[in-house]
Amino acid sequence: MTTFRMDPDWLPFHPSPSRPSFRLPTGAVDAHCHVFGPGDSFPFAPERKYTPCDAPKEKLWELRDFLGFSRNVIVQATCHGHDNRAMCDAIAHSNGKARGVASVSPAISDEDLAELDRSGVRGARFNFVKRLVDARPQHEYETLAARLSPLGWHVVIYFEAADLAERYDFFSGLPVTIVVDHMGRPDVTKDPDGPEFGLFLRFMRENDNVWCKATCPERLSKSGPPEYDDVVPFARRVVEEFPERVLWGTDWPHPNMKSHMPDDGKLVDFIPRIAPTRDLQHRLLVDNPMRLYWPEETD
Ligand code: 0GY
Repeated sequence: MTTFRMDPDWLPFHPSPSRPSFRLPTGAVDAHCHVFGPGDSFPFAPERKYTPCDAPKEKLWELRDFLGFSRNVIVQATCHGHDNRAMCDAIAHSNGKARGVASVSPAISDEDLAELDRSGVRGARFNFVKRLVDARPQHEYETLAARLSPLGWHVVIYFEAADLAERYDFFSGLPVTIVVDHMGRPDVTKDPDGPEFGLFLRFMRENDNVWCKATCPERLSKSGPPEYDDVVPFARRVVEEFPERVLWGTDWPHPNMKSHMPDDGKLVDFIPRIAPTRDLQHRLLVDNPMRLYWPEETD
């Protein structure tokens, strides 16, 4: 057994989130969250860039029920590298209420991919954020994406806004559904009608296989909690322009939040500000994630 000590500057998840005022629609999916360890059972990867607190599946189910979500999509966090066991264990103990997005090595065998699929994984995450992972050659991602396509998986991409121009053609050429984490991390001090976010909107307009998560006001905001006012115009823009290609999630347990730890109840209260109608809320929280992660339960 290895005992891990979380990084000294690490903030653990909120111990007692407030009850949201916003009532989630029935069947809402938290489509971006993680589990960490526990490290004693599911050791963190040697190549990780941070050592988090434990954030086990039981705590995630507690939060799901408290906030009023019905299901979770658990996204493999970089602290577990390509070892997806903590995520798969959570899915296996979710009574069918969780599915996953894995991180896989380009060298993964077809058998191991099929096993992840049987475990409830429906996508792979390609992470291009330099502080989180070491870069790999582009062709490895292209080859891997082509292998995921027959499984019906999608690819989740995570990158910083400043890197989109350089990778625009590569991302546009990926032969699968793409889901962009956190709207491509816009600099929200810039104009939502300016060139930086304009490039991201163009990316979504030109590629109708591209979805995005209107997530992480706590990560993007400079104006701060609990309102995160500066993120609203960006998130509302994508929800209104691409209502059939947006997802939402808490991002619990909020890795690498150094400035503050968000209150998850307040994050739920952010939803009606970016999705102001019941129709937009239902698509964002129910229809879209169900189509992507539980297609067998949708028409
Ligand atoms: C997020 C964001 C971050 C971390 C990770 O897998 C991860 O380690 O995704 C981040 O540090 O911005 O989506 O959880």
